[in-house]
Amino acid sequence: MAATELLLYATPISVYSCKLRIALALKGLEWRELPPPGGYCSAEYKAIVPQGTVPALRYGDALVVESDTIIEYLDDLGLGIPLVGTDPASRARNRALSRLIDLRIEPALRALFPLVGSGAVVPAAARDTILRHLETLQKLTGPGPFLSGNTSGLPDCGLCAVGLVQESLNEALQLGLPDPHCAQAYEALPALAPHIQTYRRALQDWVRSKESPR
Ligand SMILES: N[C@@H](CCC(=O)N[C@@H](CS)C(=O)NCC(=O)O)C(=O)O
Repeated sequence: MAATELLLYATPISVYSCKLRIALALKGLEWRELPPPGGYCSAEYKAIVPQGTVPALRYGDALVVESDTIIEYLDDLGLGIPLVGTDPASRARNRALSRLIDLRIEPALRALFPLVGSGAVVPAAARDTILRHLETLQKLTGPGPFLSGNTSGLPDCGLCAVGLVQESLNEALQLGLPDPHCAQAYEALPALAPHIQTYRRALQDWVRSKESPR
């Protein structure tokens, strides 16, 4: 990394923080990571990042929030391997896929978080919603092995992270949802493997903390 370092505010359990780590690793960049001082949403953190959300990235004087915006910003700077796409059509496609994951699939999975450890039955409608969005994603994607095609790109960052959330909810709530396609392709990338393992462990710890609260 050049003289100016990339500083990532992130937490171990945040899915969008995982997405950013995946993006930085795919780009082949190095970064330093800090937890949000005082926790996300704290007054202390909001003095640095007014939105109070993670991830946030500092690069020199610039502070950027929103995972897709951060990835596009790094592409715009020419830092690391580009992820958004090389031509207008692939850029538009990758952005649309990324929004489907962030705005549809991830919230539908997140809605099930309160059920973990509660003993409650997952409503069929909630499971069907997730399944419908996954089917839409499948219809919109080509032969792969990645969402972006032969090489991984913007939407793969989100799907890799969200796929791990799905995997852990599948286990905790016996959802019986199919693994997101591309999951094996992500695991096979040496740059991603340690981040996948670390996030998987963080999710397992979180599930355990809900199942047997102290
Ligand atoms: N759309 C944002 C979502 C970021 C987000 O919601 N992060 C969560 C943690 S996974 C957070 O900071 N939540 C605190 C809040 O929303 O106030 C992105 O893509 O970065």
